[in-house]
Amino acid sequence: MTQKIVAEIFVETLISAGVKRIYGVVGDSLNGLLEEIRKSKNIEWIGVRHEETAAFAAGAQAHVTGELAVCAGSCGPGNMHLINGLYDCHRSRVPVLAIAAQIPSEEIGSGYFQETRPEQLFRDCSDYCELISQTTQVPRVLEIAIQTALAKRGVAVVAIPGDVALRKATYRKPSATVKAARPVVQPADDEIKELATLLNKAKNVTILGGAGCAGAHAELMDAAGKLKSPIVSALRGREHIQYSNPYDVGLTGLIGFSSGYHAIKEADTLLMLGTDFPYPQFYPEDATVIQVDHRGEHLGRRTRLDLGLIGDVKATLGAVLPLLDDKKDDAHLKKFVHHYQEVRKGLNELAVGQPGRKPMHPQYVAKIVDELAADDAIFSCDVGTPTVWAARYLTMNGKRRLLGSFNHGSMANAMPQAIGAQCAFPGRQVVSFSGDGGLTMLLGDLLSLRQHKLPVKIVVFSNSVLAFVELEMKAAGILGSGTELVNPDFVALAQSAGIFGVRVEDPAELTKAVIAAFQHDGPALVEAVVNRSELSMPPTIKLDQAVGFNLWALKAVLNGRGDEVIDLAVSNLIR
Ligand SMILES: Cc1cc2nc3c(=O)[nH]c(=O)nc-3n(C[C@H](O)[C@H](O)[C@H](O)COP(=O)(O)OP(=O)(O)OC[C@H]3O[C@@H](n4cnc5c(N)ncnc54)[C@H](O)[C@@H]3O)c2cc1C
Ligand SMILES: Cc1ncc(C[n+]2csc(CCOP(=O)(O)OP(=O)(O)O)c2C)c(N)n1
Repeated sequence: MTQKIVAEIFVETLISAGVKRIYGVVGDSLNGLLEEIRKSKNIEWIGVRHEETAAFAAGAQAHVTGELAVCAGSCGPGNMHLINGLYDCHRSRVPVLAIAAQIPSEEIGSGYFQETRPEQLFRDCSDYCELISQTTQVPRVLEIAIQTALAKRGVAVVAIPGDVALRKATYRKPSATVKAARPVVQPADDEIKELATLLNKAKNVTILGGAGCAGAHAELMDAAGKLKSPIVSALRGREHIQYSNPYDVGLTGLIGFSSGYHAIKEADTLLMLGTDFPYPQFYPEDATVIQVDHRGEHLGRRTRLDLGLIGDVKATLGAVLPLLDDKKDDAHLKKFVHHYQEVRKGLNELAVGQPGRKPMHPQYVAKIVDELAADDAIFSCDVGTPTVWAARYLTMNGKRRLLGSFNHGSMANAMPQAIGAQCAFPGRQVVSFSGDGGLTMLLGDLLSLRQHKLPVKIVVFSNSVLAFVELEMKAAGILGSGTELVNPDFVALAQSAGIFGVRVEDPAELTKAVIAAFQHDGPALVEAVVNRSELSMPPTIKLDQAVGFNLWALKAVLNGRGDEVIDLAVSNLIR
């Protein structure tokens, strides 16, 4: 029987599963695999400066391609650095395989140098997590890991000691792995009838759509058209829902719009489609609630349901559409579409830049980037206020994509995600909305842009503060500390890393700077110096958030007059 080195079988199995690149940082326990990767020439090693970047990049690649992506870390600290990024991948339900190298097998259990237990450490952020301790487990365990990541759309982790990777094993051809197939799940006929009955009976239906609406745009429009229902998007659903959509009334939630908020609160029936929108206070109190999700375990986990259906959004809507009455009364729809137009007008009024007025409004930066970015640009946004500006000002058109750490909520995601998106689509424009806190948290990987010739465009919202947290503190009525940032000269930093850099303070200079960055043939960074206290306030304020604000301020917040509120809040607190 043919014998091969385990690492060779491992790499052959990855190639047969369609893996094109692996993001990671090398280390001696990974050396055997690296050598086989080098010899194979079919897999590219994307060396990064921090393993967390590797995991975020793999997750972004998986998100924009829908296919398996891979990251790797050496034993102990090397693979522990993957964990936060893997949590993000797992919560976003993207297929990612993590290779966690392990210390020499004979040392396991002795408290050896760099010893950890990856098969335990990664349990919570994966659907499959196993140690390969014998050569005979390869390629089977690796294949199970790949199949699990693809079938369950999540993270799978394979831990392998460096010495096992270098041993000889009996060779067998890789099995035909599960490809990124999407079996269609449709509820039973009687469930579809029940759904139709509830919807036909309802007077004011509002749809809350999420990421599960991907690929179901036509059915969604048809359903909203028949039901005369406004469509509220959850943030991860934006890219799939908000284009060519006359029913769009924006987002709800803490960074959402009052139109989205009230469209849900005033509905007599809420139809949740492919969404796991997490915030309970934004659900209606006593409406009929229906949820469609292809993961049965997600039904009813955010709000009480009157009907829960396990099904794909596209298939479920396709089946129910012929049974739906064409509602005549469109007052509910019209009311919130109009409301949304008013909200948008208000938001656009905040996104202005008067020449000479410094610091700039971050909204203006977001709007200009939106206007100048490519039709099929891929955006990523850092957790913090960049998420707010992306949610409010980046126009989705069916071709653009929007990535963030939306479910896990980790800082420092945007630039690493841009790396993964750019590797997957070298020809597309990739733009990272980075916070100054977020960018500097994984700053080392700025160097990876040049090293791997990735023409990522980074827009830094430079406000010298952890603004989102400062805002949270103010909303909670506490004075706040620990949020100040002493920033470097980001342009000098970029230039020293071989990256085109331009700093903008005056709104008059912004358009020119963004065009220069976008036209530059390579990575580019725009440092936009923005106002730190722009308020991105919720459409409604809970009492515990309102401490420190007076009633006038609350009213002003609800009217979207953010600037006034922050001024008032500050003077209240100082007094
Ligand atoms: C700073 C910050 C602030 C935020 N503020 C807001 C906010 O104000 N408003 C807001 O909306 N979000 C906000 N978010 C994001 C929020 O935390 C959630 O990530 C988001 O609301 C979830 O969007 P979703 O429901 O579309 O995606 P997910 O949570 O990923 O849910 C998608 C659901 O669809 C299901 N599904 C997938 N495919 C299918 C299919 N084909 N058929 C059927 N079901 C399917 C999945 O099983 C899942 O249950 C914020 C995030 C951050 C970081
Ligand atoms: C890893 C991690 N640490 C801390 C937080 C808490 N947090 C959320 S947003 C934020 C501030 C982000 O600051 P920055 O990137 O500068 O963006 P800004 O809000 O200032 O625009 C912090 C500290 C987090 N979400 N993730």
